[in-house]
Amino acid sequence: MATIDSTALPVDPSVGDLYERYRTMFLIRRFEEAAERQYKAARIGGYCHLSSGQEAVTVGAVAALEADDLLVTGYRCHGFALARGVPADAVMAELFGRAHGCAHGRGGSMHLLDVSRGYYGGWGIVGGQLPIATGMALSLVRRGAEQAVLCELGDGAVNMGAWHESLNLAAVWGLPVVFLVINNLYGMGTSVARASAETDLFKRAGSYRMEGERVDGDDLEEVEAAAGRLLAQARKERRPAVLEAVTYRYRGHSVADAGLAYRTKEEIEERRRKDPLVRTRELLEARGVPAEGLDAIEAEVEAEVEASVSFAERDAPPAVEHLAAGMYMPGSEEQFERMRPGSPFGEAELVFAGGLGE
Ligand SMILES: Cc1ncc(C[n+]2csc(CCOP(=O)(O)OP(=O)(O)O)c2C)c(N)n1
Ligand SMILES: [Mg+2]
Repeated sequence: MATIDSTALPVDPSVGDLYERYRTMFLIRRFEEAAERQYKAARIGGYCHLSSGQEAVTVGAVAALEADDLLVTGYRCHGFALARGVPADAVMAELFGRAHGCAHGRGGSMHLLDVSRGYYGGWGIVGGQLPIATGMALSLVRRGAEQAVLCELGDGAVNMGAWHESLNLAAVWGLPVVFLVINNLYGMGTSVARASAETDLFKRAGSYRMEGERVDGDDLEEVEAAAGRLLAQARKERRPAVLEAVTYRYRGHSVADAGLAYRTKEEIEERRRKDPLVRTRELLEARGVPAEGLDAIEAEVEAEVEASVSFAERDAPPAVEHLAAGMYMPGSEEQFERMRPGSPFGEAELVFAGGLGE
């Protein structure tokens, strides 16, 4: 596989960070396009939620994290894993359910994970990540660590009980957590306006006497600046916050949804005109980065994505005996024996007594 040495590209060092961010945004877009093709070819099982259109908020927010901060997200998480530095090979292998996937092939698209990079998942239950992130922030306080947790959620999670409970505890206990609400205007097919009485979602923070802020989620630099400021306050002053980033997902809710039943083609086209990738590329060009340099980095990324698909295809599935590894406490075997029909403990008779046969 040919790759291009990006270090040889003529890049002004003052735009180096932006250049790196753009590379990651482009990687996410191309990676997810490849994932969709593989899903449609039935090489990826389960669900597959793409984030095309949301790359600026994903990359901007992750760029604001320190190396030892912790990240927790919902299920639309391919971009978050890639932005946090999980190699494309490991993410694609996870989608394929292979042994060298970042969750050892046991998680799949919604449950990406890389604890070595402070990425604690990838959670499939809407709002399920909120108490987990809040508890992680409490553990940081207990250990006296100057670190913060960034917890991503969608607009569809802000009416869950777990949201209110988590925000309340974060405020009462002064926990170092920033709740990043990605408002992409829809939760599956339900618009924010139909689901939320207060559609300015950042204002919910006020109910908990917490700072709340809204940014243009398609403006990479605006997201990074706001996330950086709120995360620094969380780390140093233990002030939790809500950051709402307004953006748009171009594709359907999942690969199985065409995404047209609840919104018009015109709306999608209108939003695509503000594509964060185009905006960021234009920003780089305006700051003197030559178009050829950007074309070269795009070619390099495309090769990386292609290589990740080959890697996932070649990788083996996890061994069957390892499928439940990490899910249960050591010593749980006895409990499994008890759950099996015909078990040595005789519970099968208890479970089925008075059941089907009578
Ligand atoms: C507790 C729970 N209820 C329902 C679902 C089904 N479900 C999956 S995604 C989703 C919508 C979430 O929308 P949002 O939070 O806006 O995230 P987005 O899909 O826009 O990223 C729903 C209802 C679920 N996974 N968990
Ligand atoms: Mg949404």
